[in-house]
Amino acid sequence: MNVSKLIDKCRQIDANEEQQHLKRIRSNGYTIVEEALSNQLVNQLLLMVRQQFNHQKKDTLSQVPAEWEADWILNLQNKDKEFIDLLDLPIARALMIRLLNDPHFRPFPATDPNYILGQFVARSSLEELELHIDAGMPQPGHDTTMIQMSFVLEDTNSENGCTHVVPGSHLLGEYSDRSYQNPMPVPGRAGDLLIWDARLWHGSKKNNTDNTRWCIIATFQRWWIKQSFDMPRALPENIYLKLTDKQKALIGYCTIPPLDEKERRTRAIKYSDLSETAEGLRSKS
Ligand SMILES: O=C(O)CCC(=O)C(=O)O
Repeated sequence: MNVSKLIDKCRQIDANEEQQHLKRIRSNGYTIVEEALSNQLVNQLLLMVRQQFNHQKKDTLSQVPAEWEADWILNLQNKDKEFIDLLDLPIARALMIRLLNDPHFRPFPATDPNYILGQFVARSSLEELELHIDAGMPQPGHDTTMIQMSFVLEDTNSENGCTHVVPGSHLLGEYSDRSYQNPMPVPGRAGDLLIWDARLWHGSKKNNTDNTRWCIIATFQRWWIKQSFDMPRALPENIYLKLTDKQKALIGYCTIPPLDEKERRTRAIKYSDLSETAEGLRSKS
């Protein structure tokens, strides 16, 4: 069964639970949505990640630098459209709209997502990943610009180096103190969704087992922030042709800076003005 069908069978959260997660993210900087993914979906994603990772081993250009000290697959959106479908998970979409939508973004209704995907990877820890922030710049305040979501595919715990956080640090307005001694472990079960504000000091400890601990990490961000890779230009045509308008907007096709004022006067593009093909967009640049 494909990912979209499996998503339909995952549990939904009610307004009360949604509020609790929003409150936790805003005050502690993170939350865990337990059992957000069904076992069937987790198994399917794990299979896709493992297949992709084995395939990548033959492609030296796709591999990450040795100093990244973990197993990685970068740019999942280019590997299989089903990875993009995962991001339609209703829990993910509802929370991201509340945390990252710009209420004044005009080209489409405010009820549609207008945040974009900044980075989309699969990761399995090997060595320690030092405490860091991914938001680019520390900044205190109620509103955030970037959220990260880890779809946990294998149980994580102190033994295999689960994610560690410093609760509340997203509000300090400071870069992480890498000598901080007591970050809090956040163990997760396969199927959980761990969500954190990208201003939060976070990292992971060394994996002391011989096993993988794969998770898929999606970074969502406000529509005007530069993505980690040029996602709109890199997406394979066969994937572009299958995307819905909302998925195209998520990849960044509705927020491309114009070449100059003669081409367009705004970065915002309506669904109706989207290019029929990805190649159509690339041939303009
Ligand atoms: O895999 C983890 O537990 C944390 C990953 C992380 O910190 C990151 O990708 O920014």
